[in-house]
Amino acid sequence: MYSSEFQESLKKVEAAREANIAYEPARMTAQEKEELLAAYHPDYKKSEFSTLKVGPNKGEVVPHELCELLEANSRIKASDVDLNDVKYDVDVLIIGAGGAGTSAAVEAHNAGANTMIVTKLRMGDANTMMAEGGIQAADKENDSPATHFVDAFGGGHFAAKRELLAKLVCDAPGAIKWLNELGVEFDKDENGTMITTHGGGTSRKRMHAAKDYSGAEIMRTLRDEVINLGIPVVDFTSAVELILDENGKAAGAVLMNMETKELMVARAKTVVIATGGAGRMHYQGFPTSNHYGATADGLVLGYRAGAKLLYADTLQYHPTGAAYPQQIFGALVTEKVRSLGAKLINCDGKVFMHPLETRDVAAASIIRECSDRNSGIDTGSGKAVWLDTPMIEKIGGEGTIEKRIPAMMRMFASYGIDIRKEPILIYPTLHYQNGGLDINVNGMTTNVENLFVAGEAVGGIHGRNRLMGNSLLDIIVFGRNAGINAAAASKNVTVGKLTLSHIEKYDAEREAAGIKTDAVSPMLLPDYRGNKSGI
Ligand code: MEZ
Repeated sequence: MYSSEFQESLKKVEAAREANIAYEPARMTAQEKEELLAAYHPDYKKSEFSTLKVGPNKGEVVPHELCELLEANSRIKASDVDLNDVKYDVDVLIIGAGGAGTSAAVEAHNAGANTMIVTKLRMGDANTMMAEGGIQAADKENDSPATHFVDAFGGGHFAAKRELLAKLVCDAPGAIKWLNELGVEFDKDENGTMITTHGGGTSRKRMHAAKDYSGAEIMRTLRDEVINLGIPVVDFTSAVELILDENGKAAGAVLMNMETKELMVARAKTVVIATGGAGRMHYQGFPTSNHYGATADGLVLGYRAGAKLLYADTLQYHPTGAAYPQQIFGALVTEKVRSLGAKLINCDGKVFMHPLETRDVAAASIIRECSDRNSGIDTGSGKAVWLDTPMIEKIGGEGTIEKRIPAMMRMFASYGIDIRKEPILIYPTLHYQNGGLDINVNGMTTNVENLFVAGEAVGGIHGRNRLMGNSLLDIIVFGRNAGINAAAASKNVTVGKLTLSHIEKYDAEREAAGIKTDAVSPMLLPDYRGNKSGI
């Protein structure tokens, strides 16, 4: 139920609803998109980026906040740790227990490797759990991995590493089969055929979903599998530095008990970074749809140990974050809402864009509406536009919302808004890190041997923008891939003498570059009381 200040605009939305349902807005041309992005997308705001002074990507730009963490002090000194006192000794050490980490663990374990997961919170406390709309795979007759590739390559501005994207789309049907067999309850019709829908930028309906809690359903299944297989999970314990061996190869990590701050040594033949995203960095002051632990830790750990980043200057602002009420500011409003028929409407009741443009274009278009065009709605904490959810019931029939997006319905209902009858207010929210550590097709970093990466901490799979549903897909495809390859590699590894000398080397580089800072990293958890280095 909206208060009086929204009523004038709401009446316009309601009056125009039938006409807006019938209206088919044109897609933007490539040039219109380019101009729009350059003027309104946060990635294009040069003043929000700093040039890295040290490390493998020296000279490249990244967001200010990430630069500060990448150039910060280590949380430890080499002398704080006795590397001979090995607490855990495994074949494959997996850092992170979201969808990518658990998929990697299942495959590494099944390949016969002695595998351990370490996580700073609990298994499943991750962005995977919060993913809503679905997972893409070209497994229908009118579709193909090649078509999936073309959609994703174009959507990512032709910047994806081709071999990674090819693996993503070719392994997608197998990923859905794997999840289905593990027990994920995908939406199916009465014949047992999976129901698929469109997402922004897709030319075929290939989004598989479990209502609007697809990620939670996938995470539930993977977590059960890890428990069933008896894979050890060390929780409430973070990795604060990677350990290399005397030959410069990844050989474990220094772990820190999050409560007691005790440091421990985990030695491993191979290491998989699966630490997830960075939404809690709140780049450019944006709210986020991300999990509390999304603080770019893996990028910091890998970078300090010498691994290269790719596209760390590009982020995804999900077009539809909740903008009202304040209690859910920034929470994800799944793209599925638009794929079911809801359109974006400005304060005058006008449809201002095609609802299924790619995310970067959609976000920029909403920002333009709320800034230069002055067609946003004042929410009390900023501007927003309407997402006309009652259209879904009119198009799909009564009951569609409850059947297809029940979690969304409940989230807004708990604040007195019935999305079957009233539209909702949205604005872009920081959702995904397009960039990350640079890997080859086996999942290993391109320049640190035996260091693998999977999930949102990887850069280059999607290019400079990601399509909906390709992230749940990449955590499965590249999580499994990293697990299989890390297990295989571990069979031929003899770990040399452990060392933390890369910390001193990095410090020397920082000093030579004149960097003076009190900041420490990885952040681990955000501190909303103002400490930029986290808790
Ligand atoms: O891939 C995503 O980010 C996704 C499915 C999000 C959503 O809108 O539901």
